[in-house]
Amino acid sequence: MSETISGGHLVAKALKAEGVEVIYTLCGGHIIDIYDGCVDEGIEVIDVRHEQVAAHAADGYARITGKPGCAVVTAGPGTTDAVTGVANAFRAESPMLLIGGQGALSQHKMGSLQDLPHVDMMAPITKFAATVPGTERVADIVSMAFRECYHGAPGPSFLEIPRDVLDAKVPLEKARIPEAGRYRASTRQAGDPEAIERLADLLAHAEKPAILLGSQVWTCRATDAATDFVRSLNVPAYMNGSGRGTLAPGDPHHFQLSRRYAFTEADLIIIVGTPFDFRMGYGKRLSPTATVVQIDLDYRTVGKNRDIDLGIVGDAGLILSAAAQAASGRIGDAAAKRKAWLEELRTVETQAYEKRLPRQHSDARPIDPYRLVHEINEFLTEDTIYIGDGGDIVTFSGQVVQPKSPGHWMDPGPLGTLGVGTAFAMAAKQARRDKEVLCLFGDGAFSLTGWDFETMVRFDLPFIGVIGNNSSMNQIRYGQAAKYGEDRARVGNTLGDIRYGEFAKLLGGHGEEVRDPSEIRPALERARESGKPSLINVWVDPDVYAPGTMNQTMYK
Ligand SMILES: Cc1ncc(C[n+]2csc(CCOP(=O)(O)OP(=O)(O)O)c2C)c(N)n1
Ligand SMILES: [Mg+2]
Repeated sequence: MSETISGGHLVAKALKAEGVEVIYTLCGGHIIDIYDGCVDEGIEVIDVRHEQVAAHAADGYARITGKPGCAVVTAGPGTTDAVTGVANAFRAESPMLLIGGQGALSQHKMGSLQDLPHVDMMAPITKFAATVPGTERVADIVSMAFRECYHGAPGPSFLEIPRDVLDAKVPLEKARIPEAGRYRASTRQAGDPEAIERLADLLAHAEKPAILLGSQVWTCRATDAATDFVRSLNVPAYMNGSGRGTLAPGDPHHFQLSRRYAFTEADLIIIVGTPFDFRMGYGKRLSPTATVVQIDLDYRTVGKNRDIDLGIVGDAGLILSAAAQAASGRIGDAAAKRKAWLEELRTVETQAYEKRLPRQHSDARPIDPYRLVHEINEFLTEDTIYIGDGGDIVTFSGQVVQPKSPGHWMDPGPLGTLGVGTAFAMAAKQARRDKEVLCLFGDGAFSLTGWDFETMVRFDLPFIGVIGNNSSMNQIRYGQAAKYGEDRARVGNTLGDIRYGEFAKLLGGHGEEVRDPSEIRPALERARESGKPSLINVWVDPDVYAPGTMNQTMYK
């Protein structure tokens, strides 16, 4: 008799071939054969408390490791719960595979338990969504889904596996099992050489260039190329999303607070790996006379919402290296001549920094959010991965907190999803046990997915959780106050005064309440020392708002 293998075991083999070391899941009868396969393949199974968290964790795992993440959820509500996580990964260009259960093919459309049209639901928010039609194709289609994750800018794939397909056993020799490293190619594109020549010319002649290093700089692991580029050509660099930390704070080419000034005054603006979306004012805030170059993995992003002078589709690292090399022979003393431009920006930068400093040092009670984010920034080490999950409080942190290393900044991305924090912290610590993980939550954001703090206790995944607690959904409250007046501002945005430090202790972690600014640093240190998942609940002033919140265009 020939050896047989089941669908769940074929899933595990395909995950192993892709290098996936962990799946995030919440159990269901439809998917248990995958767990059994993971036991054989040595893939860790992390079971969470909500499927949204499983999907966000797969997204986070992908961002940290550069490998695709994987979440496995049951049919019906398991899959619908995971939709938000997949959608977030889709907008954030994060490669992950969601596997959902499905009723048996033999009961297709008969009204089986948890039956839904998952593939139709997932199609608009994935790069690939399909049903696995037969057991012998399981590993083959999993590898196909991974291949699709890397087409253009990366993103999520979805597969539903009907229960009878998953549970059935087929002769081993009948199953196609793609071998590690042999079923997909690198999709890195070097960029049109003619366009790179043009970019080199622009760089050789620009007097006031500026570059924005977006999330794809991290996705492409282009830190070294970007660093060489800005140093050799003497170009001031701004960073956003996962691109933050490409240069360390204090680096002479690292700028942050003078971005608007730079983009108004520059004669050459190079946008790398970030779309002209709401975060960029849809491209309208760039000087109308500047030459604008856009580099992106996705051809659909280049030139979208705003005309550009030069677009290059491809890998940020390959393109920046090639452009720097091509420019080096023709730049003459142009790079050195940019000294005054960098000094001009540094002056603007320093002025903006000094203007805010009194708030960052404020001793006020209730605590000024600026003081909290300042203390966090001072506390971060080169090995601390920083995660922001919240509204107004995270908007404060965006101005002040500067990651000290590349790949050490995580935010949801352009979907703006509240509730990513616990999942990202879990995945970051799981993938990089050698790193410290610190997550700043809004109290509203934490309460969406906070039960998964327990998962982190259960799997011994220590992290430092900080809650900026204003007992409100403050970012929304601001908009209501501005639009309808203070007396009508308290509708649908007021939360209880929850002592989240106690919540952490209840679930087996370390917890503290902080009401005095001088207590923030010692509490952070005790959380670090505790070696446990922790929540430092910091009571911040509910009646101050971040400038970023007050400037949000949706309220204007
Ligand atoms: C899943 C989700 N639901 C709702 C929103 C809309 N939203 C944006 S900011 C915000 C308030 C968040 O409150 P909190 O996390 O406490 O931060 P705060 O603004 O109070 O600092 C809300 C509800 C969202 N972005 N994501
Ligand atoms: Mg809040």
